[in-house]
Amino acid sequence: SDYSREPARHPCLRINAKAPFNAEPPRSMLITTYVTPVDLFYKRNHGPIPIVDDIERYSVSVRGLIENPKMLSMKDIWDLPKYDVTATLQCAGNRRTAMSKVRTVKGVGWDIAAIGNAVWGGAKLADVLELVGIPKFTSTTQSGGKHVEFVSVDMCKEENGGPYKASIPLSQASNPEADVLLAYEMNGEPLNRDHGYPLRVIVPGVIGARSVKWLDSINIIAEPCQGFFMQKDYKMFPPSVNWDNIEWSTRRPIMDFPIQCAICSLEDINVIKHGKITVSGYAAAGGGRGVERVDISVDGGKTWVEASRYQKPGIPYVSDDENNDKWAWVLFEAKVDAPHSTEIVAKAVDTAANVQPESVEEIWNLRGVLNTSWHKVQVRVGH
Ligand code: MTE
Ligand code: MO
Repeated sequence: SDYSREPARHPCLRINAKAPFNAEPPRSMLITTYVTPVDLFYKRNHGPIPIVDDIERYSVSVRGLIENPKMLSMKDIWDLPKYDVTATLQCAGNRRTAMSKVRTVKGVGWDIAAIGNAVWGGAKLADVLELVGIPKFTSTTQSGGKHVEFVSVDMCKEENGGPYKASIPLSQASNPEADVLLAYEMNGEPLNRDHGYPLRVIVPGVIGARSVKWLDSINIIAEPCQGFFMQKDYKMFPPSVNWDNIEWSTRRPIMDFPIQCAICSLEDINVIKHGKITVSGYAAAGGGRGVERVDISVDGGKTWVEASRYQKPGIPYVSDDENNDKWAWVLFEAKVDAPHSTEIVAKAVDTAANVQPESVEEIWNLRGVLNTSWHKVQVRVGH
């Protein structure tokens, strides 16, 4: 593989793996803005960053179980109505390092910043599918297509040197309300190479692994994509499954991410002064659900106070407000008293009343995915 033509990156990023390049911003920088700057947005790759330099000749082919396969140029995509969707992308491996401290897991280690919130600009996939004769709200095409597969141009060793790929159900892809995008902009700028130039998929509310970068083709297929990252990775197993007894086919590919939150204003171990400290961070509910509550404890989880929440600075967030960015994270803040050295804990609740699990042990899995356990930081009170 050729890693000699990687793009330049922000010096503040913490590099978790160099080749393929995997990096996240420091905790404290993650929540300084509601919309994450492109430079600081986590980068998660499975191969070298491809170079697409001839935008005139670039095209996406749409084919498979449809009547009218087509090649779409960038112009065809630019000509469709443009939508700006504020959506949080989170890697299923976010917070993996903490899970690996219980027992070893396989995969790149991440602290709590394999997540970011961006304004993605692009065409709705539902509109693109209409160009090839698939009406809105279709779950099966006449020739039996039920899933939409996205294939990239990057080369991954997990795919034996083939491209990264993933799929989502056609019912979601053709539903304009699901806001699935073929995005060519991130925060108002053309996508950069790290994030999928010239075109990537954004599947809001779903683990980052399904938002395929550097899109090359779209296939309408009968069964979910059989690629490595759908079938041999990014699946959830119980703590009893190990590398000797694993049966991949018994589990479904992870799609929606579950309610998550983390404290970004404190590191392990911070020495703080007596008195009030500010506990702030992010909370993200998958599947388009809202964040109902964020609870903070300064005594390891015995007693709790509620944090204030916001998306737009200065405007309190109310979970059922129709003006919320429904696919985006919510930032939280609580001023608490930490009179002695202690463990500060955060847990969130979504609008379906799902609560984060208390301990990482109970959700441990060999791939180290979906660590959504209560986020805890140790603080020591000093002078
Ligand atoms: N798309 C391609 N083509 N190749 C990849 O390695 N990684 C996926 C997804 N799309 C990946 C990809 C994973 S696991 C995640 S979490 C997100 O992209 C990360 O997107 P980002 O690097 O823009 O943050
Ligand atoms: Mo990921």
